[in-house]
Amino acid sequence: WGGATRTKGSYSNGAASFVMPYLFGTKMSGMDAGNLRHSKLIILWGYNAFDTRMGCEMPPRILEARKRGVPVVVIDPRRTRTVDTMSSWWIPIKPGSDVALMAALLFFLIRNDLQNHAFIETYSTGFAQLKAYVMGASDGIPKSPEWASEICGIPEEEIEKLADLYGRTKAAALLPGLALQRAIAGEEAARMPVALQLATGNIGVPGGSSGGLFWGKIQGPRCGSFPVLPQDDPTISLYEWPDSILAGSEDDRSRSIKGAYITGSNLLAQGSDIQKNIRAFQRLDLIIGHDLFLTPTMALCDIVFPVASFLEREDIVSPAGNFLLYSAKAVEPPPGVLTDYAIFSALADRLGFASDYTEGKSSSDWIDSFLQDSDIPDVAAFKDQGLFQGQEQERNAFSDFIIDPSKHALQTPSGKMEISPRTYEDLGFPAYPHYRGVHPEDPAYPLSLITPHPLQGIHSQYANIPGFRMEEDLGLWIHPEDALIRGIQQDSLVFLSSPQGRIKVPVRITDGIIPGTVSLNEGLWPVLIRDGGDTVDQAGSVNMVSSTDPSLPSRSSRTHTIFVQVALQ
Ligand SMILES: Nc1nc2c(c(=O)[nH]1)N[C@H]1C(S)=C(S)[C@@H](COP(=O)(O)OP(=O)(O)OC[C@H]3O[C@@H](n4cnc5c(=O)[nH]c(N)nc54)[C@H](O)[C@@H]3O)O[C@H]1N2
Ligand SMILES: Nc1nc2c(c(=O)[nH]1)N[C@H]1C(S)=C(S)[C@@H](COP(=O)(O)OP(=O)(O)OC[C@H]3O[C@@H](n4cnc5c(=O)[nH]c(N)nc54)[C@H](O)[C@@H]3O)O[C@H]1N2
Ligand SMILES: [Mo]
Repeated sequence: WGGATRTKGSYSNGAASFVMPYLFGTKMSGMDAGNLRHSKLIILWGYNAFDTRMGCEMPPRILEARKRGVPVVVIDPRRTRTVDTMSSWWIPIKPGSDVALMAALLFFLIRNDLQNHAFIETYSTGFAQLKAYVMGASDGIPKSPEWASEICGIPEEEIEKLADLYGRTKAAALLPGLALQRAIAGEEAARMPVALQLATGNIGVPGGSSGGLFWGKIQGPRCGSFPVLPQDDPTISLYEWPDSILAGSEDDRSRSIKGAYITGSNLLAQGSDIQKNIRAFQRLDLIIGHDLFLTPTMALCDIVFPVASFLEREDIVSPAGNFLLYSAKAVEPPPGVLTDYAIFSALADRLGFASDYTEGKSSSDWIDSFLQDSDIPDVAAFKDQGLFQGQEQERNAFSDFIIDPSKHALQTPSGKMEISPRTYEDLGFPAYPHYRGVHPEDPAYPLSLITPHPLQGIHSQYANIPGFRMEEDLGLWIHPEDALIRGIQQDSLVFLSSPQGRIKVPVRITDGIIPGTVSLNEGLWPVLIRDGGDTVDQAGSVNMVSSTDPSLPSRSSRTHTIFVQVALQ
């Protein structure tokens, strides 16, 4: 309907999705969870598998491997439930230092001739540049375990022990979570695991992994979907949406964004820098939203449509792994509540293009047409059982390429994995993955803050249900040493502050987090109060203190690179 400004990128995996095509010619770098049946070592690198579901089949497969005696290493600043229930070895690490540890592992592998020369030679280009960086030939700094030890806060022997285990155990599945890349220099944290898996010959082999987007990003069973129309609409970077709105000049608003249409997002709470988000919303002439609840975002809309939930409509779900799910309508929506599709269809009707928009189809007509155009042979059985499984359940990305690299060449310029692509250099960064180093710039904010996802909720969903969240979601994790020097006691109410804002929040003093780092789960609805001349959030809504300055070159999220202070006043 005349086009719109659209958002580009994603909060979740913006940096990883940006770099994967440079490495592999595609983002599709995943695996089926069943592939882990062949793993002899599993490294959960900032992947909190127990809490953050990325395919429901991953946790049981990891547990199964653990029961087989497979070592499961967890690299995380926090002692999570994943550490307690699934791991054999927890390596606490300083946030944002992972690439230094990865470089040190590579250094050790090369120094001890544990890298797979033939594999590197056959399947990749550009490894030599990375090797020159890692060994110090290009900048005079060998990225040795000794070098990384200080940066990562991990003893040198521990790094060597991990490198040795990793270099000698085949096959090894290195599974990086997404927090690593929702950080400044997240692009490097997404590239380096791929280089490690290449150097150890673990890509595309049973039980190995690509080191890329391991969850979901591999083709599932085919199923029809809405026609995609060609788009030449202007785009803005999703992570910087409030900046794009505020960038339009106050005096000449002829070219600025004037309205927003928001469906299925609690942007105000989930986007970084809540106070900036509010200012951006206030700049708009019209905001329309659809949601199940009157979220803080919906509360700022001019028009809100209450919308039916997934239980109140029919749908097809395409989860991680080689299967499709049928989600039947369980109950009718309450009176006056419509599905997103019904609301859009009614709008199209009022605006005079109903038949173009709907093609005369109801939502169940669309679903039936998608199922007709799918791999599913027996639609009635699918609807009855709710599940259709693809035949293979142990697939691993790039296995075809590994078996026959000339027949299944990658979609990169060389047809191989490109570890140091020249086109990447054009973006103003070294072609090879490297440690950039991120440190607090302002001594007033010396602590690192990480903002993980909650177990009992999806972001801010269900945050409005009293008693639903666990206590850990509501409190700021802080190490006893950091608490002591600030005179903070268990359950004290503290102020968590950054240049962006302040939060009043109870503390949870625990040695389950490393000194110098604090952690507050994302996803609570903000409750802003005036405190003197200041605005303070008293719900623990962590984006009150995050910033929209993005990670480059992907212009993505940096919600795990936040520098803060914690104080009683
Ligand atoms: N239950 C539940 N499951 C979910 C979601 C949810 O909200 N709730 N959200 C879904 C979505 S949309 C996404 S994008 C994914 C998110 O998945 P992730 O981004 O992987 O999840 P996070 O909880 O942000 O971070 C995972 C772990 O990384 C650790 N971590 C943080 N910073 C660093 C670091 O610098 N280095 C290392 N090594 N570790 C670090 C955190 O302590 C945490 O335990 O989860 C999906 N699954
Ligand atoms: N500090 C910090 N911030 C983060 C993150 C972090 O790790 N740290 N993670 C980021 C990530 S990875 C992501 S993906 C984003 C998530 O950001 P959002 O997607 O904005 O977060 P949700 O809280 O899941 O909001 C979804 C909304 O959709 C509504 N909804 C549910 N079903 C329907 C439906 O059928 N129709 C409509 N119209 N609405 C529906 C829900 O009620 C809810 O209000 O948050 C990002 N924000
Ligand atoms: Mo996400």
